[in-house]
Amino acid sequence: MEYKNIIFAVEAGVARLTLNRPDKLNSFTGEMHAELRDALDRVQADTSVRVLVLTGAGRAFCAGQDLADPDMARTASGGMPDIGNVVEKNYKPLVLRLQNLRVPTIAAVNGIAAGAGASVALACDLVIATQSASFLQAFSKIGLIPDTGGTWFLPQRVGMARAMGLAMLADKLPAAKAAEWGLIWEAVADDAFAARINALATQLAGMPTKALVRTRQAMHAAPGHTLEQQLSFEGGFMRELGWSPDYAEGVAAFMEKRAPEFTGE
Ligand code: T3D
Repeated sequence: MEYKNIIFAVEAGVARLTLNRPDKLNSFTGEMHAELRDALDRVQADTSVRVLVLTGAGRAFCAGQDLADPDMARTASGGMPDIGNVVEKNYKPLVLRLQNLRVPTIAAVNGIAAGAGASVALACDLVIATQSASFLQAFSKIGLIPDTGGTWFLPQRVGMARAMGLAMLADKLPAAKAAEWGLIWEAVADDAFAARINALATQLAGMPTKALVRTRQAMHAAPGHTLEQQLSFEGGFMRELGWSPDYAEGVAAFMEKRAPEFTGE
């Protein structure tokens, strides 16, 4: 598939996916969603990939849904938009692809992340933003709710009081405060951002991939489990990982007092 709205490249185990409609602050269109599905399926199929970096071109990360997109999914009965279709067709598959990806994910938030753009960042495992970036739950300004997993990710990351304030008042949350509140992992000086993202991607690409992904799955499963269920759930993953080559390598490297060489297996 030829990409017109994203840039996708794989190098040294790092897949970089750049939302590339800078004039429209990288807002999502139906066409962009189709390209994202294709690129994420390539990441899933390419065993050389050990980490995904998702970022935006230009001054924004992503301004959410392109409100002017004439995508067929948005038109429906009686001339009224059927936004539920857009969620089912585009946003739900995007979040599920990110959550089910077989490699860890980094949202490199280079500028404002608004609406579904903010939710997609939060669907990644680590969110790193420039100091000048901000997060905006833009939905209430246009009569919608935080979708794309927003109502799931926000309270889990910052608690109900802050999630409710962010969602209802739709004030911009600067990156530094987002880090202070635990919405994101780190806010980085703008001029140090590219180097920080590269270092982090290289670090994750050299780690035991399966353990990182099972960590994501266990963390997200926990709210739906009792403690007893979660202990068993963890036990299942521990059993599986205990049979993995990367576990054998990690223990061998520790015993031999050397750096491990993980393969992601
Ligand atoms: O189908 C559905 O609707 C369902 C899906 C819903 C999920 C959602 O994401 S709902 C939320 C949608 N997003 C928004 O409501 C955010 C709208 N954008 C803004 O509020 C502002 O653009 C920002 C706060 C993000 C940035 O403000 P600023 O002043 O830095 O930039 P700007 O001048 O507003 O935008 C620059 C250009 O990008 C401008 O185009 P122009 O006039 O230069 O040709 C603007 O129209 C365009 N743009 C920004 N966001 C969007 C957009 N165009 C279409 N859709 C956008 N979301």
